[in-house]
Amino acid sequence: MERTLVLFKPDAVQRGLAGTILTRFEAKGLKLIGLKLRQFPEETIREHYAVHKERPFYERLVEYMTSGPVTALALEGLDAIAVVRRLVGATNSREADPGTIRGDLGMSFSNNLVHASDSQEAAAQELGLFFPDAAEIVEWTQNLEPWIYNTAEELG
Ligand code: FUP
Repeated sequence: MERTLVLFKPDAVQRGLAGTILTRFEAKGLKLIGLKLRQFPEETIREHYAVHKERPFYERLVEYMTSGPVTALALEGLDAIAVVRRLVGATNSREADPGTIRGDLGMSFSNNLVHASDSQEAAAQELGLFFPDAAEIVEWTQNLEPWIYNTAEELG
C-alpha cells in the first residue's frame, strides 16, 4: 500500500468544494488516514513549494496558499500516488481532462483546487510536513477492502 498527501487549496475550501472533492477520493476506494483544516504557516507553505523557489510564480503561489484555510488529507491505497494524480488531472484546469477534479471543477491554472504528491519521495516528505505528529495518521482496517480490491490477486 502507498500513501500520498493531498491538499485542498484555498480556492477549493472557499468555493465549498471540500466535501465534493473528498467524496471523489472516497468513492474511488482510497482510504482516508489523515484529515485536517488549517490556515498553514507561511514557513510550511514555503517549504512545501521549495522546489519552485527560483521560479517567477513562487511568491504569488505562497501568497495564494496562505490566503485562507487549506485542507490536508493523507490517503492510502495500491499505487495511491499515481491514482490520485490521475484523478486530479493536469495542472492547468482549463486543459485538464473532463472527469478529473480540475477538469470538472476549475477554470484556472494557478488556482487549481488541489495539490497531490507526485512521487514516493515527495509523498514521504510532504506527509511529514503536513502531518508531523505520527498520531495524526490513523491506521485502521477498512472492512470494505475485500470489495475494493481482489484479495487473492492484490492484497496477497
Ligand atoms: P502540480 O504538480 O500539477 O500541482 O503542479 P506543479 O507542482 O508544477 O506546480 C505547483 C503549483 O504552482 C501549481 F499547482 C500551480 C502553480 N504554478 C503556477 O502558478 N505557474 C506555473 O507556471 C507553474 C505552476
